Amino acid sequence: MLVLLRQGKIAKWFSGIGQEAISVGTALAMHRDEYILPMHRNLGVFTVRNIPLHRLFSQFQGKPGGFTNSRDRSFHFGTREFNIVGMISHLGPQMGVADGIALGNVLMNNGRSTVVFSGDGGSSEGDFHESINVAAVWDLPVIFIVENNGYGLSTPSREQFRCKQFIDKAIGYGIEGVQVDGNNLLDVYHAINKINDDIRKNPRPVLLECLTFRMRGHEEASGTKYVPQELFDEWGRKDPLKNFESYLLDERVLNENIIKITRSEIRNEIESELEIAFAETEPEPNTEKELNDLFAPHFPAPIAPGEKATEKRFLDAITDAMRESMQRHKNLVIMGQDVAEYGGVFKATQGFVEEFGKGRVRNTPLCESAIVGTGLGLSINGHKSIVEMQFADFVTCGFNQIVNNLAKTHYRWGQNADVVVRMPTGAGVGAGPFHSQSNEAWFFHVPGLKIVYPAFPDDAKGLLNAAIEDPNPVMYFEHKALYRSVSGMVPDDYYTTEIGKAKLVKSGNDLSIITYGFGVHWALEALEQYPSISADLIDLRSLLPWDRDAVTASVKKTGKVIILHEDTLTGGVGAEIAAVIATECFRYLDAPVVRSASLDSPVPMSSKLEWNFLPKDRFLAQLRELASY
Ligand SMILES: Cc1ncc(C[n+]2csc(CCOP(=O)(O)OP(=O)(O)O)c2C)c(N)n1
Repeated sequence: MLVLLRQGKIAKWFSGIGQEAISVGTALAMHRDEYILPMHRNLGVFTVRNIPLHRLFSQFQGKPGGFTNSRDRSFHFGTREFNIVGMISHLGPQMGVADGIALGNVLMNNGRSTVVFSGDGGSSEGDFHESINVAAVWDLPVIFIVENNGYGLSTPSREQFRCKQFIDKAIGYGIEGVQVDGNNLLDVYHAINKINDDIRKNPRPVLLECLTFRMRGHEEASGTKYVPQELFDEWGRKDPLKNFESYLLDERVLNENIIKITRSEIRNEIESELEIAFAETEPEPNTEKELNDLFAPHFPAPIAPGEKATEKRFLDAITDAMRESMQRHKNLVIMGQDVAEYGGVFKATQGFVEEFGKGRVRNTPLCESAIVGTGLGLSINGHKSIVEMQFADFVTCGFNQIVNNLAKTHYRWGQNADVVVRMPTGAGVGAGPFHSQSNEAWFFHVPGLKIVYPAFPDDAKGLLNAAIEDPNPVMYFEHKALYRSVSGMVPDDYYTTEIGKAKLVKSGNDLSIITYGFGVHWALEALEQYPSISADLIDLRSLLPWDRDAVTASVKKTGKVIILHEDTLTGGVGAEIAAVIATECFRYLDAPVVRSASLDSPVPMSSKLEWNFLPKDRFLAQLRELASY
């Protein structure tokens, strides 16, 4: 790899020289059908799993024969075929994914172990803490390997953490910690074997600290000036390959001739596999494919509602959907804070533990990042999941996993993320800046996510069912203020409502009101107050994708449009809709496009301030002004 780098044949390389025994010993000890989640230095994991070298070379060169359709680099890929899930650049999120794979194994009771790697630097991330803690509390059979090689990028251990050794951290999590000489292949191999023999039968996590040293720079371009020479000398004497070779020579397993033959065989294999990768052509861009590959293909015929319906509150419709989906999809798991016996803070999952058991209805520790990662891991291991954010505001703590892992994984290496994130959202309940935010716009900008946002109980049920059916990540926004204040007829039996389709709530000719969520109810109230205004009222219901056809058709008909949303104005969903209207309906417009949204400030608590923040009253004036324009 170093030669290829010098020749400019690969762009970047994170060398594992000095640390080979850890990757190789670990991969050899794992069963072939058990998942390994490696990091950037773990080439040995990939070679031990016998991935054809030409595919690795193609991957490193960004050629289509790699694992990511030329979309991602180096070890940033996974492959279910080889039971490997590669990292995203952010390092720590790997560990939550490992939890999810392990949870899948526990639920299937298949006696499999999972192993995930972290560097000593990566251990400072919150994901490290969250994921080990979850695995501890849930008794997940995961080996968390810390490759303690003395440095982060250039930062030495003393500036990274204060504890003497990593196995001390295991004590804090109430789990076993094992320390091995990471430069001794057999020590690593036997340690993993021993742990696995046990945790496959008695599931629980173990932290395995492998003491080692990085003999090259962080990546080849970054050099090693900051590392004292004595350390290289000391660890050079402990080189895992040289020492293992001498050991095998002493034991007469090898002799010079076998070494020569083996080296020449490997060299030949590398040369011929390289030829295959070199012969491959560069990728040809195909815009349609680029956009299509964001999502796993899913073109369901909506399941129509039955005749029988019952009057239900918004919240009860959500509960209905989850209950029926849990009955329908035996591989569906619900995770969230206090969702089990307590039934969730809004009681959406009341009685679920009794009906579906603790295995599938899981209280989580306070750790949004690890749990969203767990959702992805479950998906990799054949499960569906609903992750409940206790309040949509707390999604910030799981943001990275959503926007970088859930959203990008299918595009990167074809793995779908079958996860619904439930988002109890919105203001109007006097809950202040951290329990009232509308944050759909943060996700609206992220390719690879779907967003739904119902306003009525029947849509709440149909869209949640559709979101759960969908094998792709869906952010499901549910407005807290609507939970108990809005009721409607909800079909009793299971049905789905198509994602991406708006609903014409009222039809009229003077102007179009485009809105969603709480806004739909404000608009209905306004139209009741001003019966002389004849308006199309469009409830978007889905924000990603949003129904451009319905919106543009309405605007072309009425010639005037006001976009209303509870979220703050600047950079909100309304800005995008306004831009599309300006482009596609310019010739039909009889008035400027109007946006009505909350003030660009945090959500204040006091009722008077809150209603001043929200656009409801301003909307009335804007509506009248537009009508008379
Ligand atoms: C969240 C995040 N912050 C910073 C970086 C940049 N970065 C990449 S690797 C690295 C050091 C990692 O050190 P360690 O975990 O000890 O692994 P090692 O490289 O030593 O194997 C840093 C700072 C990153 N990739 N992700």
